[in-house]
Amino acid sequence: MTNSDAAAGGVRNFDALIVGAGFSGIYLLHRLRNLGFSCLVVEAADDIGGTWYWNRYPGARCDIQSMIYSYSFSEELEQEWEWPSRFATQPEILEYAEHVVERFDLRRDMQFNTRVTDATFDDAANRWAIDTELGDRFSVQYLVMATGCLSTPRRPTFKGLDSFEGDWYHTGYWPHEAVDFSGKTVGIIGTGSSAIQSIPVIAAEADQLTVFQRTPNFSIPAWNEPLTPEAAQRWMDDYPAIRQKARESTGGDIYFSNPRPMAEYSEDEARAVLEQRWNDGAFNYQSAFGDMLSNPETNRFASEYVHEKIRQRVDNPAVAELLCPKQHPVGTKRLCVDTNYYETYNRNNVALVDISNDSIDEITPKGLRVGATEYEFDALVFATGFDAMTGALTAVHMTGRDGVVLKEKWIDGPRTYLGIAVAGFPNMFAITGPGSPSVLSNMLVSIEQHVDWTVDCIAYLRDHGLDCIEPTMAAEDNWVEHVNETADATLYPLANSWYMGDNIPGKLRIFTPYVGGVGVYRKKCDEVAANGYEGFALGG
Ligand code: NA7
Repeated sequence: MTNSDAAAGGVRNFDALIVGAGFSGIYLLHRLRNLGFSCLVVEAADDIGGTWYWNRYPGARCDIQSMIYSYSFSEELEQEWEWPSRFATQPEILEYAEHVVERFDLRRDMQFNTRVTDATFDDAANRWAIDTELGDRFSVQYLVMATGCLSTPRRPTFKGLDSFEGDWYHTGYWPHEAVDFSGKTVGIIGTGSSAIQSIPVIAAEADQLTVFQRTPNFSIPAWNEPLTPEAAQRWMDDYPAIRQKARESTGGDIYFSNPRPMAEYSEDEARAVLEQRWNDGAFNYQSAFGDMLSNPETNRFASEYVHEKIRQRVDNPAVAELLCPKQHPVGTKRLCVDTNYYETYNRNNVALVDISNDSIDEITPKGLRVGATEYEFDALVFATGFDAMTGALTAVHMTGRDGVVLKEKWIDGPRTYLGIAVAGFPNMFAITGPGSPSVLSNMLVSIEQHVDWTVDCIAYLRDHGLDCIEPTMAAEDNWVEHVNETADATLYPLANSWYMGDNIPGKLRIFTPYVGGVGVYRKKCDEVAANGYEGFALGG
């Protein structure tokens, strides 16, 4: 059926509708189709890739090592694919996703340029009725939201934006055509991960770059380098053990998570541990000590160690001081991983403007104004982040049992059972949803675990002649309490972060992901399934 048939009122039936053609949607389709379920992936963009389709900003790169930021479900795939460097660039990751889609012939069950607007559960039929922006209508038994955690960019709402005479961009929906900043004066707003990756690249191209920083962030060097065939081979030879280690770990990675608290080390030893972690780079730093994210003293020591590194790297002491994050413990806002970020401030075409005590009052035709100072730019880059974790789920007007709307149910914060299912919303699964490890982990590990669990669950229902599954309210309440208690035992709530929903005006302050670790979480999910889907009501 074509879109015009659909507009004429036709309804298409599937066992499952998968919303999103990122890494979750791709793997879901592969698994569900192999088990004989009829399914369709619908995707708002005009091609696959999800987060990696949209985030094309200069310098966009994964901060998890490519050899492990990849699917593990196919041995042939993981043995054949060649990653050119330790940390893959956005185009390389997209190329990999395209290869997977072609290799497993998935494109024929994908429909692009299709944004789901409404989803309504029909109690009598135990099915979801789905509507899209262009008028498609679907009736499906299972609705799987593979909509991503960082997929709803915060559109800039600055006063006067429409009056700006130059070009402006948001890192989260960067244009497909090349953007050339050469000869231009550019202003960038934000110093999160996206900005920290793009600033060195834009600075190398633009005439002049001015960075507007509200809160400095901790960034650890990536020490990115080409992946030699010998190094890649060592990974491949050991893949089964490496993947297993990642699945059982805290963060879905293979870094050594040191269980020992800092107090067990002398000061010199502790510095040596941090130096080693700094030299290994990336997220290694976060797991230097067992109490890094729970003991303020340990965290302060590790934070000040990063300050020292910043002061060594940045020539101008006043600029270095502004770049030292002192407002939050290291690791409590997502750690950034960079290539030459701090060194970029030593260039004579880069300026840092501290707006921690001011705000951008308005965008003007020629640039922007902070208090009485006006800055002129040819182009503006907004690296202002996302409505993380819940944004893409609540963007769909989703109505469950008894007319309850998801966005309204979550008015006091997201409530899920295991981060995957919601009471009152039967037969709906959220891949890496709020209340699961998701953004605190290597997403590929969490995605594979959630997809496998969901698909196994759907197959279980079919094999047992059941057609409906829904968490009980009690199971959901207990899980939410557990997620909150676990977070409250850490330093995470001390930071104003998108983990806490702080970046979205009006969003309730609550720690959204599950901090218990992917290994612990996987065991819990497996137990639930082994006990006949404990905490769920099954029907049919
Ligand atoms: P982030 O990490 O949310 O960073 C957004 C940045 O934009 C951050 O520095 C914000 O400052 C800043 N911001 C947001 N609104 C404003 C206004 N109004 N004025 C000035 N500055 C502002 O988003 P990213 O895209 O960098 O990274 C998101 C994740 O994607 C990342 O963690 C990786 O997992 C991949 P603030 O800190 O709020 O003071």
